[in-house]
Amino acid sequence: MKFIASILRSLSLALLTVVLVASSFMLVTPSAAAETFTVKMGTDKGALKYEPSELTVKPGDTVKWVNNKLAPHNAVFDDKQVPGGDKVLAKKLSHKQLLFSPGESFEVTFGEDMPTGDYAYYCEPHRGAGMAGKITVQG
Ligand SMILES: [Cu+2]
Repeated sequence: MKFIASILRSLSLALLTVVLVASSFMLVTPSAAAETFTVKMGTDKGALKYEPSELTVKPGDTVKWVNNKLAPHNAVFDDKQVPGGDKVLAKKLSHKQLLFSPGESFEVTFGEDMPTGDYAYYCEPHRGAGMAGKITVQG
């Protein structure tokens, strides 16, 4: 009987291990599928634009803004042009601090808890020059 009990115990341990490993894969999969997109600030050709200026992402994806040319730049979300006119959300997404050095970057994750829709942003120093972009979060 002791022998059978020990076999049963090791079998249940093995089964538990399989279940744990399988469930950790299930937990990891959604974030592993999340992507990071890069937006250049200032085009390679030296225009005061974001490149690409319009980008479609999925909930959970991250956008990385990288300083390219004609610094300084930043990215400020317009609270009138985010879903629901959510000021708190617009502020949370905004990166007001100016980036001066080429290659400097910041990242923003569009969390699964955020509403889908268009998020418009602009560069404070170059807003007058039309340096603006849009992230569309599509569920
Ligand atoms: Cu700029």
